[in-house]
Amino acid sequence: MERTLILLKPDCIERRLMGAIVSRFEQKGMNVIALKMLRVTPELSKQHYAEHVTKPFYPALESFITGAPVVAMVLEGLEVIRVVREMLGATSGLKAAAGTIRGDYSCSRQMNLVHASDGAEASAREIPLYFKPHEICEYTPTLRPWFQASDE
Ligand code: FUP
Repeated sequence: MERTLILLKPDCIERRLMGAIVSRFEQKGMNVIALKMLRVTPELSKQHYAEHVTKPFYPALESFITGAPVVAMVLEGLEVIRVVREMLGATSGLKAAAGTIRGDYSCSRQMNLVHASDGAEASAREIPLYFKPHEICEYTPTLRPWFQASDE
């Protein structure tokens, strides 16, 4: 089992798309094991986007991500990091394939609705930025045998 950090970004909250997007992860069979609404501070933004802080687009990105609340989630599942990234599609909503979340709902590079960790290292770094260990509610879903065979 893997875990990944998801952020429903300010555009997602403002556009009333939280439910639609959480539904896609639930319908896929992923486990939501942590969820909270918060306001990203400039300090948290700099930690989250550490690799982008020196880039020309960073100031606009920080003002976007701090401009309205976000919803942070931890999803758990088999190969969940890769599978969620494929469900999101390319970074720009204009380039993301139809059928992906960004391809279906976004027409922007900055306002692309959802963040997801891009690998195991990122997920291990990002989850503790948003959740303390006791805020993660691991459980075995009753329906699990109907989502995957026992040897998968
Ligand atoms: P992704 O991994 O798809 O979330 O995208 P990146 O890590 O490449 O970029 C992080 C965030 O910066 C993206 F959500 C969009 C934003 N961004 C811009 O706003 N402008 C750019 O030129 C590039 C990225």
